[in-house]
Amino acid sequence: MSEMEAVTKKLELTRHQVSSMPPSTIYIPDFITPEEEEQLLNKIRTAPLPRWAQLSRRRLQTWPSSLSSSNTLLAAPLPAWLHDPIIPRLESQTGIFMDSPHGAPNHVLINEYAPGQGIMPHEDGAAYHPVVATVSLGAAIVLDIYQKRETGEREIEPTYRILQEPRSLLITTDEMYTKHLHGIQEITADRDLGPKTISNWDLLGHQIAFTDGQNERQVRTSLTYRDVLKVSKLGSKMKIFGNR
Ligand SMILES: O=C(O)CCC(=O)C(=O)O
Repeated sequence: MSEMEAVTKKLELTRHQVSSMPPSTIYIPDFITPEEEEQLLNKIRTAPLPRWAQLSRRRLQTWPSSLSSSNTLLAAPLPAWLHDPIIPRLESQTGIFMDSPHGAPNHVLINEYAPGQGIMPHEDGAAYHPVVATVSLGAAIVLDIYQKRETGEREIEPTYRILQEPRSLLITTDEMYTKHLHGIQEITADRDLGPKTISNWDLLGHQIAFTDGQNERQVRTSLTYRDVLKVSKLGSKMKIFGNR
């Protein structure tokens, strides 16, 4: 990509910046089409059962594999259905992985939340380059963002609330990645939704769906794309074992 193209892309992206948040949060509604959403959900549903890890409050698939205890990913390509259309579109529309060590995401977590399920506030940690691209499928959900105090503890109440519509893309980078925690409440409906409480309200693609201020939860699936910093090739792994 030429320097000019990179500057143009950055400018285009500012349209999708969540203005009430630090300039490191981007929200793009309708990033994928309903047909693409259905194809992805179909692939996820038909994945072999052992692919799912049943956690206490959600289900999880990890592609291409889980990281080792030293946060290392064994080099392997993502399956084609997780690559296309999302990765080329991330590249052409956002360029956000342009400066990451591998120039593209190499790891995807698939989280599935039934109504009443969620994920405790947490940080994504040092295993990844500090960029996360989340594509939402199936239904809307509110992601809560908590500021981290100097002491490392999080604020009790979320500082920001982001409403993620199905088919949307949320990108968090920099300060949002390093100085905040994120989580999803274990509730059956997101309430009190509106311009004053939802940070990306003006950027929503289908605001009208939430004008009563509520989102009754349905099964929502997320794909989180990241670039794992440490990648080991099988060959070098065998060498390590061979040297033992
Ligand atoms: O489902 C989501 O949007 C959040 C997932 C998440 O927090 C994570 O994968 O670390």
